[in-house]
Amino acid sequence: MNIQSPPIGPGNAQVMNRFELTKRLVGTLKDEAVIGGIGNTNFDLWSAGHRAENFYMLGSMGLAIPIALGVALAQPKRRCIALEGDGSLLMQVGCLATVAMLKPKNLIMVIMDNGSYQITGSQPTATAFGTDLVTMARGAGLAQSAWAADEQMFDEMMARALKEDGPWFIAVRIDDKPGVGATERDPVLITDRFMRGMGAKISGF
Ligand SMILES: Cc1ncc(C[n+]2csc(CCOP(=O)(O)OP(=O)(O)O)c2C)c(N)n1
Repeated sequence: MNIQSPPIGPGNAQVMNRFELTKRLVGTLKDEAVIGGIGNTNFDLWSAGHRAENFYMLGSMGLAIPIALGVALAQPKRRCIALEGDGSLLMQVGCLATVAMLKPKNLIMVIMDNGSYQITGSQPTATAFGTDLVTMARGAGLAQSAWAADEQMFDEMMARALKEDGPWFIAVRIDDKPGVGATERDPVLITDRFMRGMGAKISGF
């Protein structure tokens, strides 16, 4: 990924579709942990095909990156991917500085920026008024931060992030299509399955 030239920003990145991108990503995965943030990112993650290594955040905004960071630190040999919405990241933006400080090589952050709090009625977020999340991530100290210009570039960036040392911050502009399907809303089950998927729980209880 050439993150300097040509300069891709929120103004010239192609508007893509979250479910399409999520499907493309999930199709390339092996044992990577994926944390879907509250709302449409986790709905589309679920709909792209449930995996034992997926965790679906329910209830609180902004926790996909903090949870993925914890998993990345606990299991340094496993790649951990956070899928987060722009509104949720803006609510918990300090996590970028924490990631930059701790520098987990195995963490990949993917931000689905639709410029809105879509799931609660599409109220606009600050990105609809010019806030550039990649610039914010770089300012936090995350040098390997970039916008994906299109689907092909997204695939290339993900392939590189899955091989080379991170942390990586990849932002995509997405359309206003709603999430496909809905995650099972059972936090105990979600946590239990994920812990087993991580090999962190093996008993029957
Ligand atoms: C702390 C907190 N504040 C507000 C909400 C209500 N809420 C749930 S999802 C959401 C919008 C999420 O926006 P974004 O992360 O951009 O994802 P999108 O809906 O666009 O997929 C809001 C406001 C919440 N669950 N938690």
